[in-house]
Formats: sequence, structure tokens, C-alpha cells
Amino acid sequence: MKLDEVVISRAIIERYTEKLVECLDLDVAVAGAGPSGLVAAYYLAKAGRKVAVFERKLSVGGGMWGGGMMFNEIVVQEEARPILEELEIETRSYLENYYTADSIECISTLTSKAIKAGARIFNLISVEDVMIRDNQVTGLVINWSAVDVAGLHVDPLTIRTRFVIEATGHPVEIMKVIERKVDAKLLTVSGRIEGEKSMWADAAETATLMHTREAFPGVYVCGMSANATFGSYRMGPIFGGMLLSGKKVAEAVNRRLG
Ligand code: 48H
Repeated sequence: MKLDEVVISRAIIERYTEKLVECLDLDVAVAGAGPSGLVAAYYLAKAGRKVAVFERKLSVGGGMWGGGMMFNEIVVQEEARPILEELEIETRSYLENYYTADSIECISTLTSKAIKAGARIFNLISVEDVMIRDNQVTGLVINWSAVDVAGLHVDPLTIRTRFVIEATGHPVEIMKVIERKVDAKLLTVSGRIEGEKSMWADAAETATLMHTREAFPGVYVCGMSANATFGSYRMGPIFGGMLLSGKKVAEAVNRRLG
């Protein structure tokens, strides 16, 4: 049978539109498809929640692909290994309490498992603002990343959601928008973003979990954005805290959803 280019085009447009329309009203919208956002999406989808992830870049995975300084291996500690085991990602023991994993296997498998569990992942879409009602975030404002890159003046579209997970990593973009635009305090000590501190892996890994929580009504932070919001250290290429944070935020939001 001969192939028709217009059928191919129509198939893509219709199927993509179906996916996006389905996601206009969500239980959980995740901003950023780094390791913590992907883990969160995986567990929420597994719990039967309607969850979508919006990622600015062409590729998902955030800062995990490059391991440490482009050596594409990551390190995880004992506590986080069960997550990789559940995802069927191979780990190799190094010294006591240290395991390594191939960063490409981690991201590709995690992404695949999240999608197969039912999460929708949209790449090339940036979250540029939030929707607010009565001092509570009720949605995300999204636009094509290309619009931003080209500096075009094109209005965005909006996704309604019961909860937002801010997983934008170091730049902590969603919390920055809230801090700048919403006339209310964040749920931090100063009421503002406390900011990320320098390297201290051990302290940072513990703090990441402690700081994985609601940072503004309707918005939970996880991964590096949790540390940036609540003011803690960075940890370099140990990723256990990111994985555990993604799981913790999924459990917390799942509880709130009831
Ligand atoms: C849509 C956006 C937007 C936006 C950003 O940086 P990430 O990998 O985030 P985490 O927190 O899951 O993992 C952090 C880890 O990779 C890391 O950097 C570590 C452990 N650093 C330690 C250290 O010492 O440096 O992923 C965030 C993702 C990226 O893919 C961004 O492109 C995306 O979010 N993103 N997507 N709309 N406004 N902003």
C-alpha cells in the first residue's frame, strides 16, 4: 500500500491533540522532567493519578545524562537503591553504601516506566506562569519553548491541576514566578526563596528529603528545587536524594488528593 504524507501528518496532529486535550485538567502537573520529576510522575501514575510532565527541552532527563562532569555514571546510596531495583535499573556495588548506575539506562528506563505507568510527558513545552485562585495555585501556564527561544510575542495556554510539582531543578523557576508575581509569602522561613548553598553532599542529601514538601498552597517542591527553595547545600552527582525526593513528593501529593 502506498504511503500518504498527508495521512502521516494528520495522524500526528490528531494523536498529539488528543493527548494534550486529555491533559487540560489534571490531578498533578509536574514542571520539569529531570530525575525527581520523572520519579514523581512514575509513582503518581502508578497510584492511578492523572499526571503530566511538562519539559522545556527536546530531551527529558535534566541533569542526569551527564553523570558527573560528563562521565555518564551516577552514584546512589543504599536508601535509594530499592527505587532503581523497582524500575529494573542495574546497580553495581562500589564501596559500602555506594552504588553506581549507568545514567543513560537510568533516564531511558525511568522515562519508559513513567509513560507505561500512565504518565503523559510533553517535551518542548515551558512552564512560564501559574494560575492562581484565592492564594492557591490551580494551574500552569504553558507555551512552546520555541516561542521563548525565538523571542516571539505569542500568548500561552493553561492547564488546570489540583496540585503542581515544581521539579525545575537549580533554577527553581516556578517558585521564582510565584515569588515575583503573587502577593503572598512562600512557606519558607523568610517567606521568600532561601537559595541554594555550596557543595556538601551528605548534608544536602538529607536536606533534600526534609525540604520535599509544600512550598506554596498547591505547589510541592522536589529535587534540587526543594533545596533551592528552602535553602540547602548541593550534592554533586549523587542522585539518591533526587530519586527519594521524587518518591516522597508523589506520596505526599497522593495523600493530599485523598
Ligand atoms: C519546563 C523546565 C522549566 C520550565 C526547567 O535539573 P534537573 O535534573 O532537576 P532535578 O531536581 O530532578 O535533578 C537535579 C539533578 O539533575 C542535579 O542537577 C543535581 C543532583 N545537581 C547537584 C549539583 O550539585 O549540581 O531537571 C529539571 C528539568 C530540566 O530538564 C529542565 O529543562 C526543566 O526541568 N525545566 N521545564 N518549564 N520553566 N525549567
